[in-house]
Amino acid sequence: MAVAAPQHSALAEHVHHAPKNFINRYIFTLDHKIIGLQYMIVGSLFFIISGLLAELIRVQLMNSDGRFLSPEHFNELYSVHGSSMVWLVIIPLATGGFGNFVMPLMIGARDVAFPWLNAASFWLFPPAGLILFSSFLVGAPDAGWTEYPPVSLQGPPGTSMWCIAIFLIGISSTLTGINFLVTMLKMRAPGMTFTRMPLFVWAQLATAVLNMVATTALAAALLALFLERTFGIPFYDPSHGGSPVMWQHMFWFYSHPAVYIMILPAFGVISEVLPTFARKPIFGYKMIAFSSIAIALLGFMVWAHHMFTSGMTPWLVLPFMILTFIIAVPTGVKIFSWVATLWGGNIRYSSAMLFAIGFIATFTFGGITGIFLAAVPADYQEHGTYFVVAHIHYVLFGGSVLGLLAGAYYWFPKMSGRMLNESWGHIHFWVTFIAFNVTFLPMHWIGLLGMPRRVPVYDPQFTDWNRVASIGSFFLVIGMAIFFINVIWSIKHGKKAGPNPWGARTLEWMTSSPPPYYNFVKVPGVLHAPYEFDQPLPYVGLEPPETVVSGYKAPMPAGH
Ligand code: HEM
Ligand SMILES: [Cu+2]
Repeated sequence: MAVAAPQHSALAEHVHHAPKNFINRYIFTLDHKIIGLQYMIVGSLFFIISGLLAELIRVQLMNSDGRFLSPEHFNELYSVHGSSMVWLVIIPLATGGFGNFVMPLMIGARDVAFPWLNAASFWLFPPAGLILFSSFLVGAPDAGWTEYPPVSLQGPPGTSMWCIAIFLIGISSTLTGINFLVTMLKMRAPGMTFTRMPLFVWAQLATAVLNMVATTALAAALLALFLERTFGIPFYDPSHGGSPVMWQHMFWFYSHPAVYIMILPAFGVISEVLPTFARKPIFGYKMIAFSSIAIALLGFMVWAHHMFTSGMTPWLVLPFMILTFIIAVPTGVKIFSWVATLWGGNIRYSSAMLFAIGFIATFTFGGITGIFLAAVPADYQEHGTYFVVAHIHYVLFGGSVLGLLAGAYYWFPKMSGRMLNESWGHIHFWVTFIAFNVTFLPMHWIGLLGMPRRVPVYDPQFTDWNRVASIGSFFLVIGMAIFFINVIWSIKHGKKAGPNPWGARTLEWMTSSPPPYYNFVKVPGVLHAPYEFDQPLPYVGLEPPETVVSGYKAPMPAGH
């Protein structure tokens, strides 16, 4: 293969000194790594709150006659739980958290293109959470995370706070999308052509496009809902000439792409973890990379599969059904490539690898129930039942959350300079994996048998399986508690990691752990894609990582 001589660009060589005082270094920082960690800390706090809301839901559903919470409170709980898991946890963690920390390192950049904008995106995030959670004080939103009008028009005052909170998150992720896109297009290390980019970067690229394009539709829909609730301008209320179905179109024109905003970064994590722990080149690099782009484009053409029962024109359901089936193809391509990567590999069952393999199993299951839901006649039965709840949790928890956990085990050494405890990591995996299936598998059949979603009371025939699900969910809390204790303990007491504890080959491992403020002493040149484990490392001009001073406040090396 012809190798382009890597050229050093002036942009990549521009180096800043780390700020001196604590506030500028750790609070109002412009360093993409610290901003990434800030997202992770705040996102984890919101994860704990949203998880506890879910546990309250499960306590209520232990009994069919619902005595624990009032129906009003129950509605508020599942609405805020769903909204916060999507917008305050998975999206910010997948892009703002992991994207920020890892992507610039992976492409050999010293930071993102617009560091100041990056900080601004982050600082929209904590207020959004505070606004959403404090809506409980005035009556939280109660029409589900989808907030369909006309119900949401009549909802409690907190519904308007929901509009504001989600709008802020929308601005934040749009700005992050633009920032990341420019970074990936303009700031790659010399020689890093598109087809030499790590697959996590490809995933962030597709996600950035989605964030940038799709979120505007949500913003418009939210603004209209807010205006109608506050000033009575009739966008959605049919009794004043508005159209509630218009909300559904705008909402899903964003929210279907948003499911890929939530899953593509996890796909990217899996594509890094598998080759590293199977010691094999990733199978079908180009297929995995391009299928992310195919998913991002096709993701804009399937939104109405959420609206088959909304009374839309009957001939229209057919193209949406067929396009939804088609979008499963690039997803299947990835699953095939991952399994083929494992095939014959020299597999090391680290915690990260266990979560990655668990991801493939549960995510595939969730993808298959998605195909059921995309089949119109079946969806007429399943829509609005627990079957949908089962599907979204297989893809969002079994997919996005397990994927991000794989990433957490994989990159924790890079972020902290120390290893997570692997024995507790294994326990965390098995508790989570089993408890996850105990919680969500039964929802498939209670849904098919006709239990509606979003109800505080239900037919007593479903009691047993609901109790099984609730008990499973309590164990999920135990699993996550193990994880967070492990993280806090390991930051101080974990084994020292060194630059590259897993023997991985992407660029973030070619500098110290944690990397210095400026990431790389010299920006390396890139000769190949990173996954050929039997070849020498594909970089030129690297400072040996052991010699790079580690730590976020490391001073500049001599000569700069
Ligand atoms: C093979 C891929 C997939 C297909 C064919 C598919 C199909 C569907 C369909 C047809 C529905 C509508 C069900 C209904 O309301 O009656 C649905 C719901 C949903 N899907 Fe998927 N899906 C797929 C993958 C995913 C992924 C990857 C995610 C997220 C990571 C996801 C998240 C959701 C969510 C959150 C809902 C529920 C929306 C609500 O609350 O009403 N899906 N899916
Ligand atoms: Cu969808």
